[in-house]
Order: sequence, then structure tokens, then C-alpha cells
Amino acid sequence: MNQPTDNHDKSAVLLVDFQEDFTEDKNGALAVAGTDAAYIDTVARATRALSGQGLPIYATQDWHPETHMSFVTNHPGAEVFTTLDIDGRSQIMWPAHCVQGTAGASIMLADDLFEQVIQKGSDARFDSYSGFADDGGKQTALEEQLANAGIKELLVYGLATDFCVKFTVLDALAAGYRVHLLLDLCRGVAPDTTEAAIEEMREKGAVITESAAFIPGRG
Ligand code: VGL
Ligand code: ZN
Repeated sequence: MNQPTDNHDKSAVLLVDFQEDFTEDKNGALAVAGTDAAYIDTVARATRALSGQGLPIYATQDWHPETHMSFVTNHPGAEVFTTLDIDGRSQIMWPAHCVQGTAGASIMLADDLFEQVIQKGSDARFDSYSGFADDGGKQTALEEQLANAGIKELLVYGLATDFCVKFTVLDALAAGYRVHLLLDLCRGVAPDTTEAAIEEMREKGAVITESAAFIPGRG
């Protein structure tokens, strides 16, 4: 079994945007392909198993105001999934999703499982695929939390492989964390961008692996 590599350095789980609005099973506003009940159950079980092994679980939560600039509904005439140039940045027009306080924004696991939930994308002016910082450069509390806890290694999985997982992993690598991507617990928005994202994460140093490598009795 492939245990977290160094006993002196602590490992943690980083569960990315495991929220109703990104799932088919919950009829989410921005449902990612392959997010059926079995996927949700597998991620929930794996997360509880890893927690049971003593790993602290951190979660990111996409948490947008209704006025968020990434929502197509806030750009009259724009079409969903097209790209707009906004303040010199290229922005995908998403359906309104993960609106603060709505069921769609809720994480599909009980709160008490988490060491910390890091909300992101709360500033209407900036999108924030990464759990570490938004497109305006403002850091979330994630890096400080992990540093305070002495965490050097992250087991990352969740939604979506080609957006929030990708940018969170790339920021984690840039910040010096060892990253294991548990690919069987991820789903991507589109096949081509998902393949490219996996390749980029691998190139930048992420170990692309699966949950069975960390959970006894699975695979
Ligand atoms: C995400 C698009 C917009 C994600 C969040 O969690 O991957 N994708 N907001
Ligand atoms: Zn979002």
C-alpha cells in the first residue's frame, strides 16, 4: 500500500467542490458528467475512510453571490459556456451555480467530517477555480491553515478535474506541497480539457493515482 510518503510531514485530504450543483444526481445547475449516485457514494465512503485513518479533511466550497461575474445570467446577450473578455481576463460563462446559502451550494458530506471548509468565489468581481486564491490574487485561508497544521502533502480529489481540481492542484504544487491526485474520485466537465488537465498536473509534479492506493480493501 502506498502510504503518505514521509512520517515527519503530515498529510491531509483536500476535497474540492463536492457540491450538489456540480452533480447529475442532484440535478445540479452545472452538473459534471459521471456524477451519479454511485460516484457520490464512492467519494463519501472514501472520505470517511481516510478520515478514519486519521487524515484531516479540508474541503473547498464554491460560494458565489447572485451577482457573480461568472454567471451568464449577469451578462445580457451572452451564451452559456462561451468565453467573454472581462477586464482583460478570459472568462467562461457558467450557468448560475453554488449561490451562497442555496441547497446547490451545499457540500454532500456532514460538516463535522471537516477540519475546515474553505469558501471561494465570494467576491462578485473575480472567479476562483483555485482553493488557494481568486483571479484577483486574493488568498483564501487555505495555505495558512495547512501551514499552521504542518501539512506538506495533499491527497486531492473532487470536482471538476479540468477546472477547480486542476487550478487547486497547480497552486498547491507551486506552493511546494506534494500532491497525490486520486483520479477515480474526480470527474471532469469535458473529456479533452480533462485529459489536458491531468497531463498538466502530472507534468508539474502531481502523482496521478487512485483511492485504492490509500484505502485498504479497495482494489
Ligand atoms: C467549477 C466552474 C465554475 C469547479 C466552479 O468546481 O470546477 N467549475 N465554478
Ligand atoms: Zn463557480
